[in-house]
Amino acid sequence: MKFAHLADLHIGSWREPKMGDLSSKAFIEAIDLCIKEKVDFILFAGDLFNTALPPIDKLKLVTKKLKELQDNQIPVYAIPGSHDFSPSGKTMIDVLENAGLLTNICKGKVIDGLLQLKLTIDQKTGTGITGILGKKGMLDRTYYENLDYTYLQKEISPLQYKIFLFHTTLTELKPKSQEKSESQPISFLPKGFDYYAGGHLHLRIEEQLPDYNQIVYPGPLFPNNFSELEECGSGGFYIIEVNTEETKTSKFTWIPLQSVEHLNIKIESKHQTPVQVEEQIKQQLENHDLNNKLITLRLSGHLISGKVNDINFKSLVELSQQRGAYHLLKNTSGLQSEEMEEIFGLSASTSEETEERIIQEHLQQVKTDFLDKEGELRLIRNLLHAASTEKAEGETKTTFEKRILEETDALVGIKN
Ligand SMILES: [Mn+2]
Repeated sequence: MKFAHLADLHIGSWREPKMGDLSSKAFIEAIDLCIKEKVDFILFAGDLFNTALPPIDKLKLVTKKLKELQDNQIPVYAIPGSHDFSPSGKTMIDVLENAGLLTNICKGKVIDGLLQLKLTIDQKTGTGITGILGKKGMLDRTYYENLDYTYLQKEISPLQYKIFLFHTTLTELKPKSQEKSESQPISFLPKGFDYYAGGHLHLRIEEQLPDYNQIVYPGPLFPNNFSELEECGSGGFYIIEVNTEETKTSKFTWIPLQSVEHLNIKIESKHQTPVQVEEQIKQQLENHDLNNKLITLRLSGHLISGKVNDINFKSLVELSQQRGAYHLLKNTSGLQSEEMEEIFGLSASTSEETEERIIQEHLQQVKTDFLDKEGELRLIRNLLHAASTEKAEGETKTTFEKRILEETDALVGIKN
């Protein structure tokens, strides 16, 4: 038996069309490879789309590729991830399932307050598949807390091979860099499955544990932001070959999707002027072969005078284009200008860190009976997420306004 495990595809991420193209290209390549390799089925462990309402051209691409899989008799088993849901709980995964293009395997019913998960059986291989979807702000935690573990053990015991899909960060596998992010212990996962197909943690991890056999995160199919691009250069997915005769030994192959070559440039300004920093970047661009490369340029340190925007980025982009680069992305969040520091007292941080710091500073200033600190934090994060929604293609101002209001109401718990 052979199957593919993809996660965190985030189709529709990246504002720059050139970056969006790379992400789409990685998806096309992955599906084509699965067809060529004749896998028995494919797993999507959450975050197929970057937003609940993906752009129409991206939706068109995904449905086209899913149809190709269907024509090749390769079923797709998926769970929605934290990015696939609108704040009021709507997801495109349901649309694709209704069209018969994939199966959402997170199904079950609540009996006496406990969640009994339903197994989906892959017809060709007899593999039993189930899992739990991912939700923003760890709202999926309640599913695990109320999971009927005994029922599930009984259901899976007669099966030869069983897979559990999840979309959450596991505390024990969390890297140091994400120490502060929310997570849950491995012990939340039901025991006895052969393969735990993870998503959400944008890192590649393979872990073998006594009660849990194989826990695997493939990482994103294509890097989803500047830092991921800088660290990994490319994303990828797994193809797993299982020898189902007795031993159940498996072979793991990680397939990198290198859609474009990547060049990392890091420049630290030690009290230089914007002109000096610009000159240094120019030199780097001139010294490297840029042909068809994607360049990530990260600036850090201090500027002795002027502002970050005094660096003429437009001319640097033009230079990289002249030298044949595919695209240049810059990140200046670590570059401080001494003028700005005096005014705002800001220290080097990403916009997410600044946002988080401001939220933490202002928490619990208004005391209510119905919101504790945890609840308030969750509500603020969810509201910020809801407010960052963009008008969808073809949506009128009125329907957009109505949607935002409805979703905000759903979060705050107001009805009409
Ligand atoms: Mn993700």
